[in-house]
Amino acid sequence: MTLGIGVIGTGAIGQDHIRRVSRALSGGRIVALNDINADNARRAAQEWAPDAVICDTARDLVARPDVQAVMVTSWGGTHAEYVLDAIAAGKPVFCEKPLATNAADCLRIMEAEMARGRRLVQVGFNRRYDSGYLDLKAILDNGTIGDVLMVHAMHRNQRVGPNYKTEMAITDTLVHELDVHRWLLDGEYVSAQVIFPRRTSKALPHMRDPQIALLETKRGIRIDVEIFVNCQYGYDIQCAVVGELGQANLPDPPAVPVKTGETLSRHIMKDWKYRFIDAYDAEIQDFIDRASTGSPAGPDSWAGYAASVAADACVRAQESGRIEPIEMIAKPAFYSR
Ligand code: NAI
Ligand code: ISE
Repeated sequence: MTLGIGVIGTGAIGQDHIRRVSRALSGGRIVALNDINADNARRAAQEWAPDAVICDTARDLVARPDVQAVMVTSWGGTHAEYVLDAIAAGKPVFCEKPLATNAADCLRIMEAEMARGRRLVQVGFNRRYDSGYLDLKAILDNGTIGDVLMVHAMHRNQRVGPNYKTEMAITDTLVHELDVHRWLLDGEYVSAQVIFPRRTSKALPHMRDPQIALLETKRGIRIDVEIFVNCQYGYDIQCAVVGELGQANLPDPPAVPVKTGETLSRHIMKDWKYRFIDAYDAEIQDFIDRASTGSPAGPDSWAGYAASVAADACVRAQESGRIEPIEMIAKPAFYSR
């Protein structure tokens, strides 16, 4: 069976996922597109999915009988509404991160999904499909470095545009880290603090950049994450986990070391699109495979909720300058199955 997929939001990552479904993966076909900027949808169709219908509204797209699964790749603040529409229609939905820009909306999504009685949502926490992170998790799980004490992480983007606000360093960027560290360590957070080092002159005037988030888990593990979204030189994701017996690092993506003119150099990637290309392929293929035969199995609404609760605390911490508590509801049995 080929899964008919409708995509809401045909910007950077929407187009990239449309391309991978149409050209790189198997079992899925893009049948419908929607974007508040209809030109974007038309361009995406022209390039990657010429047979796809352009829908006037996202609701029309979700209601189409040939749309068997939905992908939400619009701006973060619009995700909750569209995910709820897909759940109401009983259709599996892949939602790019964040699941919602606040925990209250994630709760509404979980309640709607539980009321339908089956898992329908997969959140785009692509790092859980990245071979480097999977290898790192295997090392932590098999005890090679002993009990974990600390994590030092770094999330750098080359630059961000005028629509990117200081708060998005948390809701749009740190949210990857908030998910991946609780997954890596298999533990929940209890508090967060955000501090601002000296501001880079390379950021647009409305933005405070860089920032450092300091997280603590229930077991007392301390995680520091530098978020620097105008670092200029490229896309750079680092993670070093320190245990009682040693340290394990996230590997850099392979790049040929080049020696010329008494210099040794290696290319650094420009952005997320190439850095995590294999992980995006794997997560979307997983969504297609599972949605075709039943329910998605990748990162669930609970993961989306947990990351959003922590993100809410970090946003509060940005404003207060204090250590803010992170408190989650008890995990519903539905998400422990
Ligand atoms: P973008 O700005 O390039 O594209 C967003 C598209 O959504 C635009 O075409 C815009 O017109 C459309 N849109 C906005 N509001 C809409 C609405 N109400 N209904 C329909 N369409 C609407 O943004 P980008 O970079 O593609 O990001 C989209 C989402 O994907 C964000 O949530 C972002 O956090 C996530 N993302 C995830 C990445 C990852 O590594 N997993 C990488 C990049 C983005
Ligand atoms: C973007 O939305 C992503 O998800 C990228 O992976 C991240 O590096 C970037 O900071 C976000 O804006």
